Amino acid sequence: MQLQISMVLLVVLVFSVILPARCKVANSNTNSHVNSWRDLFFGSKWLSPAAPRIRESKFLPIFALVPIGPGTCSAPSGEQGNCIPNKDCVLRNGIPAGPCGGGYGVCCIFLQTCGGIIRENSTYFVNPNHPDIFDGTGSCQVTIQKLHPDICQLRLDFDMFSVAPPEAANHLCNQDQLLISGGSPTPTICGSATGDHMYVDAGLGQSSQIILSIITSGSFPRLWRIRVTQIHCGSISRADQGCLQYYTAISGRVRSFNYNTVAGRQLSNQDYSICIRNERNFCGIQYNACPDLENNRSRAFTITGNSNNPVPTIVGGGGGGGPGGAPPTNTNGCISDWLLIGCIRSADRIPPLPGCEDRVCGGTFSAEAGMLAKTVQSSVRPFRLYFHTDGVEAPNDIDNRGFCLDYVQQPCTSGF
Ligand SMILES: *[C@@H]1O[C@H](CO)[C@@H](O)[C@H](O)[C@H]1NC(C)=O
Ligand SMILES: *[C@@H]1O[C@H](CO)[C@@H](O)[C@H](O)[C@H]1NC(C)=O
Ligand SMILES: [Ca+2]
Repeated sequence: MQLQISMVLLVVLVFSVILPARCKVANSNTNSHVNSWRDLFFGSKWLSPAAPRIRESKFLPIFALVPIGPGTCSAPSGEQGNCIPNKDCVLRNGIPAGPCGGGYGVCCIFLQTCGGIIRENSTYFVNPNHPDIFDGTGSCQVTIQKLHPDICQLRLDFDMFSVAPPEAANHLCNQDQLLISGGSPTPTICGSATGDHMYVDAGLGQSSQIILSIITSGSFPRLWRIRVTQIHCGSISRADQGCLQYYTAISGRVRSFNYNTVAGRQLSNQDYSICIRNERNFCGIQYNACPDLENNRSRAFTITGNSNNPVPTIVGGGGGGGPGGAPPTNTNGCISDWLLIGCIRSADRIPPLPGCEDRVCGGTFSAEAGMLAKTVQSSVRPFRLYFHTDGVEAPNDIDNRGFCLDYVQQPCTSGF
């Protein structure tokens, strides 16, 4: 241990004394990164005090030739790693997973599980026994420390996330749940979220920490592998303020957590927004319910009602409270669970209907009440969807799966 520490000190000292005068290494990263890169490109040869200047210069072209970006690489097992020298990987408790950068480094994977502290960019929070299942109970948490005070957001990519589903009556995450504390509020999720993502606001200052906890009870074959990426305040990959999910393509797919047309249960107590970056020269957006290949009658949009029966589109907040703050008397509106998209209209109406709607729920996706699923369009910018569910399903709302929508941004020329 002592020896390791003095080795590190020696290396740092040598790097900081000798190198700054000689070579310019991209200094956008932290000091430890810079050291790693110097080490990576210059190996141990330059350490020799006798090495003549001319010899060192021989290594400079290598730097120019090896096209490694900011140091990300893919491991054969699919994880993303950081391309760094092998010995740095070991020192930083990473797992070397094959060569990268033309053989100058290893693709170093960082994994943490229960009780771990995340101090490296692109670290995976995995279940105990990963990649095998975990059938234990308790609370498994990792603490995320910012790499730099200038980190504003974290992106969580659920490469794999499968924990016990919500209970059947009210779709509450009573058995298992993922909780995120220390950042902006996030919905509690359970069930499956493989392929989904979340952005968490990391707050100001170096000291703020974010804790991811997965709380489990009862038996279930759980699996999770969540990649945690740290995003600089000035990064172009930073999501807009307040967006739990952020999409940056002209077309794509948005869906609720635990969505699955066969057995997914729409999660209760959700309240968040999904943002779609308005791409240049696009002025509007269209949404369609995703294809549902598993059911005879599509369940791609089943938010309220008993989705074992045909349920129409319901639009508007409607149903407001009775006199004197009494509970709503008219339930024919989206008052418990809904998706909100600013001023939506059906795309098939030419000319478009003068009125538009915001909230939509029921069991058929359209901007008009009825049993016919339709393409829906909006030109309200920024493009955002707000999803809200309360804490109750039974007895009126049964087997709702949530929503899955395909979106396509519309060019400014096509009437938007
Ligand atoms: C973390 O890695 C991602 C790429 O995986 C990169 O875009 C981002 O800038 C990195 N963050 C920091 C703080 O280095
Ligand atoms: C599918 O729906 C059609 C029309 O409602 C019905 O006639 C048919 O029996 C259904 N098939 C199955 C497998 O449920
Ligand atoms: Ca509900």
